[in-house]
Amino acid sequence: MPRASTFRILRLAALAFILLVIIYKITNPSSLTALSRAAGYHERASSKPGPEQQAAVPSDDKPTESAKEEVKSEEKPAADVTTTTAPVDEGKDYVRANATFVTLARNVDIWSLVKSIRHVEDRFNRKYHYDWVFLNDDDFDDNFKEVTSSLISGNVKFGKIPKEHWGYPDWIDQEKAAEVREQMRQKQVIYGDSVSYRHMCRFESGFFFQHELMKDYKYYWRVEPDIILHCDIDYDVFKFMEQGGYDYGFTLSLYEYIETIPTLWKSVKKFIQEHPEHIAEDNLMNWISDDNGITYNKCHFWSNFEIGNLDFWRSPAYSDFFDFLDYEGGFFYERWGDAPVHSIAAALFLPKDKVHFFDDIGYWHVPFTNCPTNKEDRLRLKCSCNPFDNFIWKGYSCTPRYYDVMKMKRPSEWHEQS
Ligand SMILES: Nc1nc2c(ncn2[C@@H]2O[C@H](COP(=O)(O)OP(=O)(O)OP(=O)(O)O)[C@@H](O)[C@H]2O)c(=O)[nH]1
Ligand SMILES: [Mg+2]
Repeated sequence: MPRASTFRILRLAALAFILLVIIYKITNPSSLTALSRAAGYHERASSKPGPEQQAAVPSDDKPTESAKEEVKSEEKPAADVTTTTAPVDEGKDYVRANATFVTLARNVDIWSLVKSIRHVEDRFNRKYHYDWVFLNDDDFDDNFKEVTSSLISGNVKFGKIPKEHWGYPDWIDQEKAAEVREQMRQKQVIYGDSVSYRHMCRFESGFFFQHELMKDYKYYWRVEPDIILHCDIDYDVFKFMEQGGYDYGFTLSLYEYIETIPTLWKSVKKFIQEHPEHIAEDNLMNWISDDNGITYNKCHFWSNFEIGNLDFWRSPAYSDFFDFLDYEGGFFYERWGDAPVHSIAAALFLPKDKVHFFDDIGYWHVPFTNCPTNKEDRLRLKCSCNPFDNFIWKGYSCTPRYYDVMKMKRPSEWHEQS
């Protein structure tokens, strides 16, 4: 008897449990969706055939109708634009600047890039939700789109670079270009033998601001893979650019490797003679030249970080300049970088008060660091950098010279970091 009653109690308990599960599932449909999504995702990931498996599938082995349906609904490619309506933390009436982040990248850069995105979001963009444009000379894959979209708090857009912006112009002698690459390889010039690096430098010099996805924006912040933001940014840098009337902002500056630009300054001087109308009064010539323009001192802003006004790159002065340099051929016959090209343009075509040094943006791109010089700022901005790594006051930095030319007062602790 006691055995039979125990059995009945157990059966009742089991029935009650099943009933509870059914009620829970009916009242929580999302749990079902989430479960099935997770299951579907897992299935997709594990059912993707590797090269050997692919070869083993006969070519006429077509999927069944229901299998096709499933693929369609589950494997929707990530959209080219991911939109969000998330509010700005500054308040619902806050008006953002017309601005975007922009990153040139390959699919393989994804895991280096996520770190940069996390830094930018955590230190700045989680408060403002600015858009982010990704550009590539190839198609972005779904993984790249999904992962970046999941991390960014603003709208995300993915664009392919048109062929004419990533390739040889027809006036370039490709045999001559190949010979130069071989010579640079022998001399071990960094990226000296790379074709893609040259297309990248030419694209960043002359075309990123012309891309369809960039056309409606006025300000941009360039972000590269594997960068670090060391400090909080507690104000809207794009609004700062707008309200201060700045066209170009930088964090690090240094001397260029002359092997990559042996004749660049000769071309710049030719351009200045042909287009004196583009040279701004009260410019930064004294920052890039020690002898009033006779020679280039190789100082440049490090362009892996830039916050700038896209209209400057779209101006007649810069268009004429880029076209002139492009025709000279140095992007391929030497290895002209976008950093000296942008910097020389900003230094010559802008009045110097339109350039801004972001001393408060703690930044690292291998191998240099901008760490706010004064302790008070580092504490206020919750910086994680070691002040002794601060490159700004070191011998190879051009920023002390910038302070001098701008007649700016150096922060009190600069000499401890020189
Ligand atoms: N789509 C695409 N992006 C590229 C290519 N080469 C470089 N990039 C991107 O262009 C930017 C500059 O390239 P980097 O390789 O970082 O050049 P770098 O900063 O001079 O060199 P590192 O010290 O290696 O960072 C980065 O955002 C890269 O992701 C390419 O062939 N295709
Ligand atoms: Mg880089």
